[in-house]
Amino acid sequence: MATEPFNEFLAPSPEVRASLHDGKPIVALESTIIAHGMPYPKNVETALRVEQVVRAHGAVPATCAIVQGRLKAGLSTAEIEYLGKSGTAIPKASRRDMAYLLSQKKDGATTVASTMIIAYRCGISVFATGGIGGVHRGARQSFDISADLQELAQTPVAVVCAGVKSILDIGLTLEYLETFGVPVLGYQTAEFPAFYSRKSGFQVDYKMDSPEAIARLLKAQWALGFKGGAVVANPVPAEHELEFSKMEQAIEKALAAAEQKQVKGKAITPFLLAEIERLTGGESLAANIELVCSNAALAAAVAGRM
Ligand code: PSU
Ligand code: MN
Repeated sequence: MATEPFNEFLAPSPEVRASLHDGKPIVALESTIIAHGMPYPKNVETALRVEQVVRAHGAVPATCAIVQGRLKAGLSTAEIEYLGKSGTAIPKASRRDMAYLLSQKKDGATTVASTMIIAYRCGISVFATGGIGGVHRGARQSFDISADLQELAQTPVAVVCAGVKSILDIGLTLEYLETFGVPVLGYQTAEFPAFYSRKSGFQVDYKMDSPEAIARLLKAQWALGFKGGAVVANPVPAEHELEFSKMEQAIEKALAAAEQKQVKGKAITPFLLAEIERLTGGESLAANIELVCSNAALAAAVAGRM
């Protein structure tokens, strides 16, 4: 895959740099999920466990973040601990925030969009996370559509996720991805998963049965010269699935609370995640952790076949 030259801002860790040089499989991981997506200390424990899962499946983890104005791919345990402990004091950084943070030498927790950018600049083509951003419910009025979707349209990185939460409008999110030519693949499923639940009522574009088949599709996509990425949707393991209707109730309540408190913009996703976790008494957090680990394992298997 074509990569852009390293520049003053790009700082892969020594291990990631050596792995790139040696052509070893690497999996990018995001940091908004650490600083804004889960409470301390579960966030740090999870981030470290996810890295172990990637290693156990034969790839090198590259957790990404902006640290003192540098684009990091591969963090030390101390850096992960710092991000997790600081939590929301670290700004959530999507594409539009990057130049500011770099120019000010500040820190940022990277979203799916900005992690894809760092991964691509380093030459990493597979990325694992929990859920991607999407078209928010009520987007007809609010215009709230995550920059993650535009990034998937223009940056050649495959994102392994458990689908999208129904805090978003799943149907509109899939329509948007179709318009921008982003393939949505289901790992061993024809149905697009809804994060906590294996089913959403929506279909994926293609059911893929093996990591090999996914890797072959990605290579074909990029051989075509397409600049975009792909969504690899991996349903939450059945034993950790939460009941759709129960989650739907929590989500409705969380959305009502957001409306009442007039939470908007980049604050809305972290607000809804925290509300849902509170409303489900931590049950959603346990599912969230397990699905991220499962995605990390699949991403490592795909990266090993690229
Ligand atoms: N969805 C989740 N968990 C998350 C996020 C999304 O289920 O932690 C995070 C990801 O970092 C994602 C970001 O890229 O939120 C999207 O935020 P926004 O909708 O503001 O673009
Ligand atoms: Mn938004």
